[in-house]
Amino acid sequence: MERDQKLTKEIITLSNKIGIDIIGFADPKWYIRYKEEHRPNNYLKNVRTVIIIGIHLYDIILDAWSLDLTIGKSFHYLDSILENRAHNIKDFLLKKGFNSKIIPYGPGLFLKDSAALAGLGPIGKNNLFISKKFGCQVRLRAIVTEAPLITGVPIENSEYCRDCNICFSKCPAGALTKDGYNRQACESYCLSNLNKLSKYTSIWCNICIEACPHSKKCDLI
Ligand code: B12
Repeated sequence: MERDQKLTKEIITLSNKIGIDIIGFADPKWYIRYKEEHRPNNYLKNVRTVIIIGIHLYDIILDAWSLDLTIGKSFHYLDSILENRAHNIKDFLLKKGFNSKIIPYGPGLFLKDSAALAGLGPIGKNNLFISKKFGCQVRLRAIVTEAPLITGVPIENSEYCRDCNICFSKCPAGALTKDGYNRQACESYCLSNLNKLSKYTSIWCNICIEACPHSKKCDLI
């Protein structure tokens, strides 16, 4: 089946209308590098496209995690908004005759890798996806669909970082170095330095996002 340019344009138009700030499309064939549980066909048998959506994290309050005692689970404010927008896309595609599935947060697909695979931007030295318009100040979500949409070209290297190493010196956990990202150092620093807003709500460390000069350009948008 050929990829459908008209439908791709319609989805982009819809996404603009409903307040999605970035959208891209990745070919499921690129996910062969991951384990089964992180591949699109693990979620939808006849998957043709991975749709990756992002919303600008324009205010830190959107990055708050809150514990819902009624269900014993925590949720993230911007992720809830993203999930809602993802349902709009899913419904639209269903009316066009294509099944889709909104990917759960975990194990799920790797979101920043998906954004790079969709050609939306690179992954920087800070180990985050860097979008052209909003830098790293975006949260992401993925939808898999049977719709054959026009896919982007994967971006392997960051044109933004070059000789810049600001994130290395700013990371309070020392988790970012020229040798790569130290997940354990990052996670243990984040957990022991949660910014508690209330008994139930906290914000995680965001310094690698805020320190990135490319994100800084977007502060006033
Ligand atoms: C587990 C997790 C964590 C863990 C571990 C992080 C980790 N990277 O291992 C902890 C709790 C520590 C954490 C911390 C943070 N997280 Co986090 N986290 C995730 C989660 C659920 C999975 C990440 C993962 O395992 N990725 C896969 C592995 C393979 O990637 P990796 O090893 O980190 O990076 C490799 C690849 O990216 C690859 N690579 C490099 N270039 C390219 C290019 C291409 C084309 C490809 C395919 C691959 C590739 O090389 C990297 C090094 O090996 C994602 C959501 C999701 N479902 O994806 C959010 C996610 C990555 N986190 C996010 C954020 C914002 C954060 C924090 C800033 C905290 C916060 N305020 O929320 C910090 C930042 C840490 C950092 N600088 O990386 C955002 C990132 C948004 C963005 N702009 O990129 C995500 C996407 C959540 C979201 N909904 O948007 N996180």
